[in-house]
Amino acid sequence: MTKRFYITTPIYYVNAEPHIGHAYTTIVADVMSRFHRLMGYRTHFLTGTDDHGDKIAQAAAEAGTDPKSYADRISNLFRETWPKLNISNDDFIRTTDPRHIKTVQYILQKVYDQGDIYFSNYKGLYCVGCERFYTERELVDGKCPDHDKKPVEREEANYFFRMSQYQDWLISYIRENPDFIQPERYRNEVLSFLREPLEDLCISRPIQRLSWGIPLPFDDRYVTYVWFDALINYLSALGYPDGDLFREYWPVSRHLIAKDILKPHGIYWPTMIRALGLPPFRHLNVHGYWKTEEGKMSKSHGTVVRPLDLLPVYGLDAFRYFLLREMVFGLDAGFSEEALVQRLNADLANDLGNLFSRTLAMTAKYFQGKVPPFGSDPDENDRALLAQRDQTTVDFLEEVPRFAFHKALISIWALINAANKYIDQVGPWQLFKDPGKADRLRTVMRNLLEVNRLTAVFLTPFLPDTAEKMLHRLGISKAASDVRFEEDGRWGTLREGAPVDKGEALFPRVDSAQKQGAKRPTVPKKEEKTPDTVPIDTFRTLDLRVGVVKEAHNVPKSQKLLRLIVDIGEERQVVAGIAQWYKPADLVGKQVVLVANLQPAKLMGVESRGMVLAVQDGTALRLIAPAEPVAPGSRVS
Ligand code: ME8
Repeated sequence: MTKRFYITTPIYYVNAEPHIGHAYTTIVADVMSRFHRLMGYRTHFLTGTDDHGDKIAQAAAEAGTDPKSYADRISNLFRETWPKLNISNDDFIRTTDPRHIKTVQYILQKVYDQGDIYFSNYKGLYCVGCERFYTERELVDGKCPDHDKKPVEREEANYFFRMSQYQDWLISYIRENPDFIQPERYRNEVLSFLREPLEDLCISRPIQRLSWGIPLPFDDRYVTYVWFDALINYLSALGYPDGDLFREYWPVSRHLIAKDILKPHGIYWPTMIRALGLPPFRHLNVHGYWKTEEGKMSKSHGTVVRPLDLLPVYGLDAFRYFLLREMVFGLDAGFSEEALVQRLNADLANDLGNLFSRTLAMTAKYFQGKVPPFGSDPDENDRALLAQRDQTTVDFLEEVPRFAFHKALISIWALINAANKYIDQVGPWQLFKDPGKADRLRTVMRNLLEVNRLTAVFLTPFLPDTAEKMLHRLGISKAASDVRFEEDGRWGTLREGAPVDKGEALFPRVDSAQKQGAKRPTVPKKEEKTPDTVPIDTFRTLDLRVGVVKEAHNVPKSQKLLRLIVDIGEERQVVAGIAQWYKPADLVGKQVVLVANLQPAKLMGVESRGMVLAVQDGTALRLIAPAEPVAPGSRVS
């Protein structure tokens, strides 16, 4: 039996351009699809746009156009964005597609005929932003929690779906199927909504008030209300009620959303599916929110981060890596370009980029750029490296299916760092000098080449471009999407004698000098041996500034440390190990040189954001300062 995988993203409203929140969900769905393809699954990956509703009609009116032209334009923006982010979706559905309209009308008629849709008067509190009625209980200080606005009173005759009669079934289903809604906090949230009696769901709008929707097949004075229309896309894209895709993929369906639309997906949708007599979707995976430094992204405050603005500066894979490494799936995360630069320079350019270029440069030098055979039997260093390879393989296979991408990446980086350490410990350049060690050198270099190849295989779901580039340069001409773990995840599959290509650096560094340091600590870095030379760009990643010491204090319980407040155009607290050589009072007013973009660290519980430079003179230590006083904040270059 072929293994199958079906994943969907929300269909995004066409009232706003794609931003990093949309990009994140879609990239996560892409990683999961690519991972399952790598594992030999037949996969189907669906995304699309939600074209109907009040909000879109309003946005179109504000833009001076009709809803359809407006929806076409923004929907196309989404459609055109995804290939630029390397999204491998199999289908793109719009709620204005005839195939969708057909399925929605079929379902409405079926549910109506069986008596689960009825007509009634309804009076309630309505939020225009959410396009739904709210109960008093759901409001926070009388306001919609999402839009911070008071809902308006509205009364109208409408059609309702008998959602309430499925409440007990839904509670037991969620209780009996712990992996139905994940992570657990969102499962609990849905169960807690369900502790209160569920009301029936209003599913229509009178056509005079909203004509931009799908007409009810049994009453053309009404159109469907947003959720009854939108949620059905997950079935209409499979060709429900007929179709091979439906039969093949519905039993393994998985929806991916953020926490904002938990209730429609965790409550409305399973009850709708139940009314249709279908088995529920298999899993709902819910992630948190990306926030910018200003808080929630908002168009009106100009705090929306658009992925296409970032790509030319940082490159696609740095962007994908950052999103996947930084967010713990299920929790909120902060987005800042400083943190992105930090990850790019440290993890990609430094750790991964160095390993790859060192390995290829040594292969070029010692083996004329050809993959050597394995030589002597493994020794202790080899075994440590292979143990990390095994651990990373286990982590990769366990963590990705759980959406714990950050953990999978941390483990891949543990392998990269183990290989960098292996180079430093084994010193292939010394083996090269000794003809008696040629056999050992073959093993060492082959191990390194295999680690690089396996790293590329692990990276195929996350960073498909980089993975493919790495494979090509290791002499394997395979597209990332053709890599299969069963075959390519095995050790030792490089072809002996295959030519490797030294090429350029995988990730050019981005100068963070203007960004005033990173805000977030990252994974602990491997110990670096000082290389013989560094490119000028490496030096430029350091943001060295002249500052004036404003305050200096002893750090309690420490003989060595002083806490300094240094003016570098802004005030910085740094902790320096100079107490043996300087008294606090001697330092105030002195000029010093500060590494301003060093990762923040805590020393004896005191935060240090930077490092002052000093020179060792015998047993004494002397601070470094410019020969003539300069303005605080001046850059050292
Ligand atoms: O709700 N952080 O569409 P929508 C993370 N049309 N993800 C975010 C985000 C953020 N700050 N902002 C948005 C709709 N998202 C309906 C869905 S589905 C049948 C109908 C992502 O355009 C996240 O996936 O408001 C969230 O669930 C979705 O965009 C909401 O998209």
